[in-house]
Amino acid sequence: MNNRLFKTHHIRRSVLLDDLWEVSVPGKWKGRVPVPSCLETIPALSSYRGNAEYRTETAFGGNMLLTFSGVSHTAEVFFDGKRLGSHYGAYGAFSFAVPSVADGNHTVTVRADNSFHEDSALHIPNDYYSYLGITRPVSLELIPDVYITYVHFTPSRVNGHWQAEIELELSNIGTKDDTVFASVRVGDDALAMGECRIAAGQTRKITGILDAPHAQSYEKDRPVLYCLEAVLKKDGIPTDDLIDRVGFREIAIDGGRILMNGKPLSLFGFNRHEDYAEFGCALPLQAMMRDIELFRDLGADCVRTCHYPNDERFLDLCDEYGILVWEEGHSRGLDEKKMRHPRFMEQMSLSVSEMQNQHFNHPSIFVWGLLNECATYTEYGRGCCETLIRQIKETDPSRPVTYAGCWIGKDLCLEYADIVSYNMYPGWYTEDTVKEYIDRVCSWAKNAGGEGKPFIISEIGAGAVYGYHKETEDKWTEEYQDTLIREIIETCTDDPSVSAVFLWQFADCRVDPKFFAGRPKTENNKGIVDIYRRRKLAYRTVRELLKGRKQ
Ligand code: ADA
Repeated sequence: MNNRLFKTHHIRRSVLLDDLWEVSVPGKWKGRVPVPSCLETIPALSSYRGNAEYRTETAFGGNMLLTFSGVSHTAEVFFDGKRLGSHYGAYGAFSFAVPSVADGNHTVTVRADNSFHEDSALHIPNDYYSYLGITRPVSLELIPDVYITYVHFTPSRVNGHWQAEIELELSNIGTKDDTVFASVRVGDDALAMGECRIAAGQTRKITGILDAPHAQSYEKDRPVLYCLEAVLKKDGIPTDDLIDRVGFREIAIDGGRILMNGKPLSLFGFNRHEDYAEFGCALPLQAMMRDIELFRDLGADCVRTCHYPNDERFLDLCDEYGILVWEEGHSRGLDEKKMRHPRFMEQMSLSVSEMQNQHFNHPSIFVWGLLNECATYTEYGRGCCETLIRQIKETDPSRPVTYAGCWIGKDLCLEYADIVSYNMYPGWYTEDTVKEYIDRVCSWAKNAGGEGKPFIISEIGAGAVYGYHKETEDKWTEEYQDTLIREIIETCTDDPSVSAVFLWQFADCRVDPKFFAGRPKTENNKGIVDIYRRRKLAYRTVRELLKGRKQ
């Protein structure tokens, strides 16, 4: 087990706390569970909403960096009984740096909570499920006083060869000011970032430009990846390192198209929730791998991480296979009242900042998304959208930003987005043909701030209950879904004005019973495979049509 698909350190000592942790849910259940996992896998807790206390012991000493890749959805963390802090949101990583821990046995305690408590603006009863538990890996690292907190890599092509802007953040958790020498290597190209003095208790950013004349481009059908190795030395001796994987590619927008390395993208893939029958949102690597292999079998080349940032191991797989990613900050279907929740802007801003800062280097991510079907049609919603998009662009000007809207005739925010993205359900929630609907959206968007911008169909699809067949081919039969998906693919893949289509959705997912009692089986059944990845009729059609498509 690992929290990434490659080694992130050669110098820094790092272990995963992936043994069985003790868990107690007073009055309901007590025992040991693997980390990561969802507590809903335990029969007594299959629909439980509330608190659980996790506890583990570990032996070490020194400066500690304790990182949780994801706790669903509110966490309070204690170390040897002392409170380290708390975190909101299931889909972002968070860390605690504790200096000079004495040698010996230590206890880590986590109180996880998935109740829809009054401070929760984003996790609400919804068309997916907010699970409970430590659902992504936990790592414990021994760090020197001055250590690397992150490295960001932004490639660009200058005079026919690749360069990259490198930003390194260093922190000093010691009690004395200190000086280190920083350097970065990517494949055969290296950059000495020089000496850097950091005051005790401070954090500092340093930047530099790496020339990479040896680098090959990262392309969808030839996804060349490099290890980026950032190293700190003191008196010539390596003291800390951080390794990430990067690719050299540029995303640009021109003439109404999204260009990757100068070539227009024409993508076809899926919306995918992190949800898999018995595993809930804590998919083991082999289940993620299976999804990727199903994508490849289908001929899909893009995925939208609806409606929240994903486990980084899934993004690592997308990097490896050249599956391009729309990654999305956490939010779905919030009307103005919900957006006026006193914590909404703070929690939303945290979600997008964690997403960008933690997933900055993934070459497969080609667009940042946010605010799926939120109140972008009101003045208040417009203010929120503008502020958040500005924040995203300040953090990363190298990728476009978009949001999935659905408010034809009244949306007010197209002007802030680089790409017009629209969720549409012709043949399911409305009676139009796919072609009619696309034309309607495009001619409206042109005069609503979308003129000249690329167009993405961020959702389109139909429901089908696995195994339900009927000669009348009514809604909810596999036949109905199959016929509509054929129409979607035949219409959209021939349309040069559509830069990407994300079918809704890849696999069925569990929904909260409070969200919408009318969802059969308390699932969103629009997957082309069910929640166990059993194929519906449409699977074969998608594979047949996508394999034959010209790209
Ligand atoms: C929306 C929404 C999805 C899902 C879908 C549906 O457009 O963005 O999360 O709820 O509709 O199945 O109706």
